[in-house]
Amino acid sequence: MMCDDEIEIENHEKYKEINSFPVVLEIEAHHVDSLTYNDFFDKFMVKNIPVLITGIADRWECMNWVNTGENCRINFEYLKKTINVNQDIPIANCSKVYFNSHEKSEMQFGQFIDYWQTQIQQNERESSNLLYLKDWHLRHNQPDYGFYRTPIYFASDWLNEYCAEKKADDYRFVYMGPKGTWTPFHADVFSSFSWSTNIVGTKKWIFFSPHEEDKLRDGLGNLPFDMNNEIYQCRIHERDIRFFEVIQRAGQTVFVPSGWHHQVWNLEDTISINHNWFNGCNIHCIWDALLSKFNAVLREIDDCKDMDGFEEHCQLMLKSDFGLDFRMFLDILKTILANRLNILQNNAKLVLNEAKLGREHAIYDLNAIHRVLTDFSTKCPLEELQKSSQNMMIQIDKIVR
Ligand SMILES: O=C(O)CCC(=O)C(=O)O
Ligand SMILES: [Fe+2]
Repeated sequence: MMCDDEIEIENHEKYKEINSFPVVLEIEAHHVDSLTYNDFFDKFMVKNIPVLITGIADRWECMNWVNTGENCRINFEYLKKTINVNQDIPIANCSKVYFNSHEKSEMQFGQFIDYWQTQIQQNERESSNLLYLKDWHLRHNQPDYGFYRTPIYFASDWLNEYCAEKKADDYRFVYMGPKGTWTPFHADVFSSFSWSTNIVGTKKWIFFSPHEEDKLRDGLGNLPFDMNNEIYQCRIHERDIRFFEVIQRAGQTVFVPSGWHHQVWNLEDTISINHNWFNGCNIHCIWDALLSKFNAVLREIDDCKDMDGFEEHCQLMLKSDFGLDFRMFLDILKTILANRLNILQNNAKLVLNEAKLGREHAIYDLNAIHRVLTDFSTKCPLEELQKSSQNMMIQIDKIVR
C-alpha cells in the first residue's frame, strides 16, 4: 500500500482538557496547499468549526464522471460503464414527506440514470417527483473501484476504522442529486462530523451552531423540517437567530462539525462524496448525545423500571432509536484503544486511510478515550461495562499518565 502521508499533531499536551467551543463569526475557506493536517486539527476540528476547503479532489478518479469543458455535464456513459447498473440504490423522494423525512424507496442504479437523463432533457423539470440518490454505499458495494481517496484531514476516523474491523456497514456515501433535490434540516447521526466533496454541481448549505437551533423550536419542542417555510424565515428575524450560508462548488469540500444543524439544496445537478465520522476531537459529543438519548429512554419507560431486565431493555431501545448503545460505544473505544496501544507499546505502524498515525496523535487519542471513559464508568448502569471501562483506563494510565 502506498503511504506517503502521516497524520500528526505538534503536541498532545496542548489538548489535555476539553475547552468550550469558540463562537464562530464567519466560515473560512482554505486551499489544500496552504492547510496542513495540524492546522486543520488545531483551527477547525478540535474547535468544532466548519470550513470550506478547495483542491482536495483534483486527482480523484471520479473526476471522470464529469465531461470537462462546456457546462461540466455529467458523463452518464462513463458512470454506466464503471458502476454496476443492476445494483439496488436508496432513493429519497424530495417531493413527498413521510414521517418528518422524505419518502424512501429503492431502484436500480441504471433506472435512476435513465430518470435523471429524462429530467435533464425536459425543458421544465418535473417537480412532483424529485428523486435524490443518497446514503449510497458505493465504496462498500464496489470495493475494487478506487474512485476517491479519503482526504488526509479526515483520516482519523474511529467510526469507519471500527466498521472495517467488524466488517459492519460503513458510513461512507455517494450522493447524486438532480437540480432541485434537497436534504431537510438536521444534525448528523450520533452527532458525528461529516465531510462532503462536490464532484460536480453546486450545493447551498445553511448552518446553525450547536443550540442555536433551539430558538427555532415550536411549542412542542419540534425542530423545522424545511427552513424555506415562511414561518421559520420570520422566526429567524423575530428571534435574532444567527446562521451561516455556504455555497459549495465543484471540487470544494465542506467540513461539518458535530451538532451543527444544517439544510442542503442542490442548486444544479450535483454529485458528492460524504462521510460521517468521529474521533478524539468529538468523541465527547457522541457520548453526550448517547447519554441524553439514554436519559430520554429512561423517562419514556420510567413506569417499567421494576421489571426484570429493565436495563438491557433500555439498551435495546437505545440501539434501535439511536443506532448505538453503551455496549457498542465501549466496543468502539476498545478497538481504537487496542490499535493505539499497539503503536505506543510495540512500535507498530498503523495506517489509516493511507496515512500513518503519528505518536503524538496516538497519545492524544488515548487521552480523549480516557476523558470520556471517566464519565462513562460513573454513568453506565451495566456493571460488566463499568468494569471493562475501568480496566481500559488502567491500561491508558500505564502508558500516558
Ligand atoms: O448533500 C446533502 O444533501 C446532505 C449532506 C449532509 O447533510 C452532510 O454531509 O452532512
Ligand atoms: Fe448532514
